[in-house]
Amino acid sequence: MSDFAHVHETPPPGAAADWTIPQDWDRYTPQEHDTWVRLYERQMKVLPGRACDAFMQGLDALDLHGGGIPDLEKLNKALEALTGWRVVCVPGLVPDEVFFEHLANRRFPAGQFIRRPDQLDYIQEPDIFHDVFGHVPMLTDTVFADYMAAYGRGGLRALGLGQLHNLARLYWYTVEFGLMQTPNGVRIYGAGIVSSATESVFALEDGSPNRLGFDMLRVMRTPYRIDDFQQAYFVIPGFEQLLRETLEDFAPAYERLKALPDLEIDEITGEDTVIHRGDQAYAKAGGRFAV
Ligand code: HBI
Ligand code: FE
Repeated sequence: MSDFAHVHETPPPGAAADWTIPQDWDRYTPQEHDTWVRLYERQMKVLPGRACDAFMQGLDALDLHGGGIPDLEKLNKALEALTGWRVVCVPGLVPDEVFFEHLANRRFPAGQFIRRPDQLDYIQEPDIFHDVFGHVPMLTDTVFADYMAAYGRGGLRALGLGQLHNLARLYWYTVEFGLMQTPNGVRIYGAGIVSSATESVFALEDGSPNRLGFDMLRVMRTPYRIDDFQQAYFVIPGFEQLLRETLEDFAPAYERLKALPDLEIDEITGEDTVIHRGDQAYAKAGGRFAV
């Protein structure tokens, strides 16, 4: 999320050279734990039947239920045993190369703080609820876990090539806002969706956004919204294809992209597989969550 202005340039006081900080789990207040519980309970009303099986199973495998902000030391024991991933705490957004370096080494950087009670519906900077509830269950899936590490390595290469704007769209439209086709219908796996009560419904059921079959080059040409519901969602057939394509070096794709213009955010091309042609009514009415 390099689009945000307030990323520090060097680790703030108290942070290590790799920007990590202690979780200090004992220091969360009862009110902060209560915020987690309220967010958790709200999501559990909307996610069954909407989130993919891997996400729901990940919640179980990590015991991410009940009692408040998770103690990452305990969570990491279970997660490491499953896929070799660990969660580390960071103060907020970290520079791109720091973020990718962690991912490439199977460390997921999570915001240490939790949003204030008046920010239950939306915060711009990722907090521990978005990062741990939203992202970490998917890291229990062996294929998805490999995909995230491959993305981290790809991020480091993209930075060197000056192509991060293209690669960031892949992260956005998969890891954050991805949908998946399953035998039971389209399901959510993106962390930005599963951590939002309103977008969990909007992404799957609203008539407004386009839902299109995933295509790597197409996604890399598609701009996105950082502060509102998406105007397009991309539907993958499964994680294997995503991993396979991301294990490839994207350098040839970046070369092709230099000759291809970006698409409009709500554009549908003749080559798209259209799962739902959105009427964009929400975006046309001005957006900002007034569904
Ligand atoms: N830092 N803490 C944090 N979380 C992110 O998701 C994040 C970041 N820094 C950079 C970053 N994301 C971006 O590089 C991309 O996701 C492309
Ligand atoms: Fe995120």
